[in-house]
Amino acid sequence: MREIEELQRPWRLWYTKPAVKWEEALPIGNGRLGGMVFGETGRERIQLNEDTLWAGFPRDTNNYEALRYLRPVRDLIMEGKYTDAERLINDKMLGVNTEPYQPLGNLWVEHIDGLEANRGGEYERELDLTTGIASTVYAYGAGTVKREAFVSTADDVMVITYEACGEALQLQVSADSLLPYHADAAADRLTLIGQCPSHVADNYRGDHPNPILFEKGRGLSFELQVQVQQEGGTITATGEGSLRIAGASRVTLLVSAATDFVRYDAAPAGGEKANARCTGRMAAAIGLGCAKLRERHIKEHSALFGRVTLDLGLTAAAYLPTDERLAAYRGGGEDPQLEALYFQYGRYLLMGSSRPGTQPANLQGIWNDRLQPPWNSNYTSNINVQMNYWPAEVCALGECHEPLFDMLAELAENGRRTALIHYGARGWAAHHNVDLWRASTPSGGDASWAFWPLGGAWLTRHLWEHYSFRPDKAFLRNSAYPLMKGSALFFLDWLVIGPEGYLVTNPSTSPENKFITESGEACSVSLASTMDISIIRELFTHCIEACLLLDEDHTFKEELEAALAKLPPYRIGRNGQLQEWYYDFGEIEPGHRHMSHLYGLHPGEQITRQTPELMEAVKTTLKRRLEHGGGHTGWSCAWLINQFARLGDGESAHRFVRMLLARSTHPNLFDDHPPFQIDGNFGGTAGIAEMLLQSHNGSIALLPALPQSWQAGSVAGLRARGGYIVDIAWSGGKWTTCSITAFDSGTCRIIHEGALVVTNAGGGSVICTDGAFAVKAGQSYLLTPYEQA
Ligand code: FUC
Repeated sequence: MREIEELQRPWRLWYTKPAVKWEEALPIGNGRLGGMVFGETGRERIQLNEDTLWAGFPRDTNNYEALRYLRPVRDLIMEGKYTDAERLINDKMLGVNTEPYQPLGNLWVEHIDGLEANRGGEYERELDLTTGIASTVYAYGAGTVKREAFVSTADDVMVITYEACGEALQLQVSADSLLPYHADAAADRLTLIGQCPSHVADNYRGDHPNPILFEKGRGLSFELQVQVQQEGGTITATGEGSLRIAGASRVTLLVSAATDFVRYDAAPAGGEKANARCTGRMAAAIGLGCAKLRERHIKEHSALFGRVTLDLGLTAAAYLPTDERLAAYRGGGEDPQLEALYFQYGRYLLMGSSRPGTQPANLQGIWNDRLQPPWNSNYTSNINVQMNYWPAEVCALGECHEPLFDMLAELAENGRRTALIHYGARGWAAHHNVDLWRASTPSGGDASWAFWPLGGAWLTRHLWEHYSFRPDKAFLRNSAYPLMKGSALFFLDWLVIGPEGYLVTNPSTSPENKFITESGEACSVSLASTMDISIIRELFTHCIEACLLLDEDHTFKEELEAALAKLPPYRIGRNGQLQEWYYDFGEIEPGHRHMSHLYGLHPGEQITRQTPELMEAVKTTLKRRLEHGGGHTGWSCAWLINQFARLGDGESAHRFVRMLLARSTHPNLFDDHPPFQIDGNFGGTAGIAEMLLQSHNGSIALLPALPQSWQAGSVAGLRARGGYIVDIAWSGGKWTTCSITAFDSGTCRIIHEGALVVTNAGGGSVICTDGAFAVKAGQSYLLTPYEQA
């Protein structure tokens, strides 16, 4: 029976016991409101988040002294006095730390009738990715209880239902928070009002005297409302901020939450605003009723989730609960379907943490239970927030990319001042740590990561990607290009003449690696790191293409072309590796987790089959990094999947899929950096897509990195640059049929050895020898390899 169910419902995580640890609980969310469902039988906990609930308030984080030191730092670097330059940057050119994302609280629902739960071990909890519903079923007294929880995007509320069979429900509902709060219950509604800190200090060592501050009138306010609806029985408020339900056969809890956040640069609106938002959503939800809410949620959720299907073959392990299945995989078992589940889970998590109008997915998506989450649960932009969005386009969730673009537009506003105040430059720049308040300045800390004025520039590639996957000139003209241009303007000013007459960045770091100076010291600061130049080259190239497409800014385009011609080329070092810095320095940590200098291979498109020498250098670089322990964090491992996919090395890519799942994955399939950090999930999903379909450099490659263990299978609904939907079926390691649907008319190019048969919707077919064929907007084409009779 179980086998049959798994065959029919492959996209679920399920368990035979409740979550004990937070990393075992199951995430639900609509990009704004998030919940971690524990599935406890006696006293259920749903840990809650709201995506604007952050510490802090709008403030000017610019360091007005920084510019004074730019010239001396540049001179020191030109003289080869790198450690002196680094010291000066650390002392004078950095800024203040960002603020952390905060947890909202917990909703508790307790059985208070003393009946024995979970009798005889009858228990199951699951998360169905296709519906976005987490459910728990367990024996209770002489009967059973079935619970469901989901967060609706359509109606912006969380809905929790309890359905009893055999026993009546006696429940107590309460809520609490780690933040200062007041809970009140009256009639059938529970309300919790709370306060966010005005400041939380980075306190990883735990020795800060006053790590959390609540300055009057500064932090955000928040409100949580829980409305109880029941069939049968009674409901009473306890007077201690909780509600008691007795004798009901069915109970629904509608959960609404909000803060008084207005904008990154505006003061909080005041508690009434949080209340009005909460109350408005709640009233609308009550008006709809539970059945309608559920129906509307499933319809909306499945429309997005169902766009992509993936079949990598079924394995015997499919009938095991997810945690046991993961353990079996860890023990060496093959389980391609678990890999497919991980792929779909990444899509689910992006849908749950980033939707139009919400905040972007942070280091933990939207799921966080700590006041001092690791790295503040920020948007860190030297790999992490970018990786969060790698699957967005190819996995057909382009709209989930939008919150990142909204953030970029705001970051550019702040970043304009930072460019001017810190560097005397035009345009805009943003550094490594970004929070709700859109801090564009360097944070405090160490230059190796804090001094990174390329965070914004790397993020602009996401705008270009969005355009490439779904070409829309209005988006390019109105949203993407102005931000790309602002970033490019900054770099026209930031680049200076360096050795050999090249235009270089100075100072420059290669996140977050350090090199060995001549005197044997570790240092992060020098000039023109390979990553800096790769990002700038790419940004200028994209801007030039945009100018041509939009037919505007011709003089600016010429300026960019002139600068582009003066950027230093890639260099191959003494070990045959792609050089990470301008000079061939030795690395302090040859197995460093960041693969920054390989940006041109992935996510960039500068190192391809057309540059075979550089491809070789990349392979040597990866070999060295791995020999010294590289890929040891979740995201680092996920990046390797993508890089090996780009190298067309399916076996190595798959080795890191295995490692990501076996070594860096929690029981709820959350990525384990360690600790939990969601980028690895997203990077893993993108990497699996990259193994099946690539579309950079103007042509589509089918199954470019298919490993032995995925011999037969199919994928449908992936997106390719140029504006295509691609379905591929394969067996014996080779694709057999492929369907391509074009959004626009044009020429589609497929990389394929040998001829293709291209059949159009009308059934007419042509033999195509160079892989290029004309397409019409909205039409589908069936491709098959041409076998000569
Ligand atoms: C970068 C990485 C760390 C971590 C942090 C959030 O600094 O080097 O591994 O992912 O971001």
